[in-house]
Amino acid sequence: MCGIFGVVSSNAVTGTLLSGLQKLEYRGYDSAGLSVITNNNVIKRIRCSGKVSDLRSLVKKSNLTGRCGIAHTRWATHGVPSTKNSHPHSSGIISIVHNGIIENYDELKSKLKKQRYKFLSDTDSEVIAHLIHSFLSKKKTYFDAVVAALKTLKGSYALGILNEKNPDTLIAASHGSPLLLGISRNENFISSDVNAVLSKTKKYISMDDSEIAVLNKSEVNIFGLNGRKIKKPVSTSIQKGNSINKAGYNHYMQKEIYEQKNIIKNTINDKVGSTRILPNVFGPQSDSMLKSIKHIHFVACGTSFNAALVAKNWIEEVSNISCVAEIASEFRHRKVNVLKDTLYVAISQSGETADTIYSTKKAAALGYKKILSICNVPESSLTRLSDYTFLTHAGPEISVASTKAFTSQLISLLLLVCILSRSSGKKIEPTIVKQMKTLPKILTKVFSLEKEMQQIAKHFTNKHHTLFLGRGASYPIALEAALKLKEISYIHAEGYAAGELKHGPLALVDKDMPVIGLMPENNLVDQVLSNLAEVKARQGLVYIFTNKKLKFKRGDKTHLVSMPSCGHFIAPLVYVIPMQLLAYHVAVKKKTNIDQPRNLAKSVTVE
Ligand code: F1P
Repeated sequence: MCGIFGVVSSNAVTGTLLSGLQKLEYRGYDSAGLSVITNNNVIKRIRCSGKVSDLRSLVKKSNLTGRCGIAHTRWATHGVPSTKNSHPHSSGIISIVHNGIIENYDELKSKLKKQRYKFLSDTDSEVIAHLIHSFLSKKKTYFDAVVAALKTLKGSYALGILNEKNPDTLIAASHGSPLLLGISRNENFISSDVNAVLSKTKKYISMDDSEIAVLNKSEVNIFGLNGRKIKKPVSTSIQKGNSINKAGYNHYMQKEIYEQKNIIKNTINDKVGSTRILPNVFGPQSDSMLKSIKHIHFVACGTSFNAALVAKNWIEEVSNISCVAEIASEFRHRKVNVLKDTLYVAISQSGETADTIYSTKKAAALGYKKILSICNVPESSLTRLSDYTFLTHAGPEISVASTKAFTSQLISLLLLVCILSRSSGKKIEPTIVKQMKTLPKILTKVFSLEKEMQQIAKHFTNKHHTLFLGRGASYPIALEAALKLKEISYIHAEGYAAGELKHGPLALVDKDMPVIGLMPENNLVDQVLSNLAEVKARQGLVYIFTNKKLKFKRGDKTHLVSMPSCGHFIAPLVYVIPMQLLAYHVAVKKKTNIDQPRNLAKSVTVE
């Protein structure tokens, strides 16, 4: 899940490469590098472990200049983050950048070693450079050598390739990893996503599997691996490509937490009438399509999966539709039985998560009634695979730990819930709509809890473990709370269905274990309270978040956070916000890299 950027131009490209790469840093940030064909027609390469800013400093000192180049920001799969493992990788006159995983690299490496190729890195990617070089030395043309190499590879790749002997040409290839071509006048680009080219051009072509593109400054040609030219449509991006900043906040995560109120408000204003959701908000004729649905299969990863779990609770409560939520990395590899009239719903912030994309491709061949995606990024791979797309309009999410994407998914799913409730005859839609409309006011009250979260955060900085408990739709919120805390503060945290506590995790509880109970006032409050009593009986430290009026005796060792009253259906949106704030303030106190936590990346484009 690395970022690839490349450009061939009539102007000097080094600055363009660095600014394009900077926009792709969310895809990986443990090392960075670039190769440029200089005006003397030699490839010069600069690489480092660290961020694009580190690479920028090195490039500044080098006076590197040229009109064709490739660049890469890495999230390590094979080999630790280090200069030698950073891309581009070279083999004589060839230099390449790669995103994806080469599954047969070991076998290829042994063969290439026998041909006396020397491997200088621990990556799977280096074989690609040597492979192209070896086909070139067998007197193949440059294009044919690349095609022969691609045919030898097993796995996934998005590639940018330079050849000193063809100094005005950039070759790109894609299979199972996203790559697009930015089309402009007197310069053309390759990029892992459209955002990185928007300051230069809005015109782009998405590459599909087993395609190879040959770019020079004035022309872009695409071919299949059989060498046949492919005509592809040029799209015009609707995205603005504004420069994104922290708007005075200390971190993107903090800014994105605070953006949630307006995003939710805008979705409600745009899509909700006085008592009903507006017609066909999920796309043309979507209301009648949704009317015929009997089952739903949600597929997603990470935070988006937690949103699916909340939706499953909601949908089964208000309709007769049966619902399954499944992790995409499981779905993609198992035999799936699809019942008649099942809607497949993929949820993804980025629309580029490899497991979700692969699952959706698989779903297209499985006989689902339709494919609906709930996605934050227009023109992403996921939206291209879907019959219906609902864009969450949360704006670019920069922080790796997802916050506004989650609540914007939840509010979108609540719209879906309302529409699906219609066929049950329960007439619950006006109640849900009424509750939705109270959200902006309630969220203002929730944000006023930030000081209290800052105080509570102090209790967590020296803790090694935390448990979050919830029941019903609060169980996925407990999972999401635990995910936030572990992602950015590196404290081991687990979310549990409160009833599962005594089936194992209670063994972990002692005086050093904080246990957080999420208890919006509903029919499950008493059960969660009993579970928390079991924790207290074992000296655990209990924190209760509830809007129910509870009283505790002095010295009861229970920290009560009074939540604003809220309707049952909107509770997950309300209760997740103090969890985000808590995780954020624990991380601030622990001085971690909040927006780019260690070992993670924003977009997980490898399996
Ligand atoms: C799924 C996800 C995110 C998480 C991180 C890694 O991404 O697990 O929820 O915050 O960014 O990827 P997506 O499919 O929702 O883009």
